[in-house]
Amino acid sequence: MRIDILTIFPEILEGPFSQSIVKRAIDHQIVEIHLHNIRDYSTNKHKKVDDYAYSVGAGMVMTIQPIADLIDKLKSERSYDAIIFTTPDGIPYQQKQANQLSLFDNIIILCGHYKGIDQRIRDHYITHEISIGDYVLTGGELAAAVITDSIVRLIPGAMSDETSALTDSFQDGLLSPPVYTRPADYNGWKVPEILLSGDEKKIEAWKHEQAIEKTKTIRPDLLKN
Ligand code: 6GU
Repeated sequence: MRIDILTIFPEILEGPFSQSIVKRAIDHQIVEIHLHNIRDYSTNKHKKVDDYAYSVGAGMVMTIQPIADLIDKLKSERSYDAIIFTTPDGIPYQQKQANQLSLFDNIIILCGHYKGIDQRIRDHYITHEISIGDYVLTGGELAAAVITDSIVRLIPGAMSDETSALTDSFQDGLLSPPVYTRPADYNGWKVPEILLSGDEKKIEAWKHEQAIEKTKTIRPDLLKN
């Protein structure tokens, strides 16, 4: 899979992809992540990428030209399955969408900024508008990192069997049950007896029951579906 990320702050995105599972997936050539600085494509002599909105007090808006030229260049090199725009007024991101995106070969993620981008970019290029939650970030870079991370870990080979994405919270519509490791007794804080029993069937039933209890308490909305 190839992910092209278009941003005016590429440095923000270097950290999240240089560690752990995403780094491993890049090293193993399971995914290619290309960061593009939108500013490099500005034909303006000061490399400007924004301008005043056509309405009073609406602040600065990202201009069409550098973004359009960059997307046109990428599209001339390969075909893209999705062109995503990260924006707080997008569709709320969920695991189901991560699953779908992880099946694609080539995607672009355009990071939003300031008060937004010229609507014509959204109208003519963007296929998916995504928000990662009901709060406002200073820019779309962190959202792009979240989306990329959630996709990459689902690509076959990105994770070992032990950390398989199939057992994640949300994949079965339930939150994960609590987990424990040694020691069985830490200064009197004990691991639940059943986990020490060795009875796999009973342990599975306990885990399922715990998952339901936890979901009921924290995310009752998940149980309605
Ligand atoms: Cl995708 N962008 C920004 N700027 N804020 C957000 C967001 C995205 N998702 C939630 N808040």
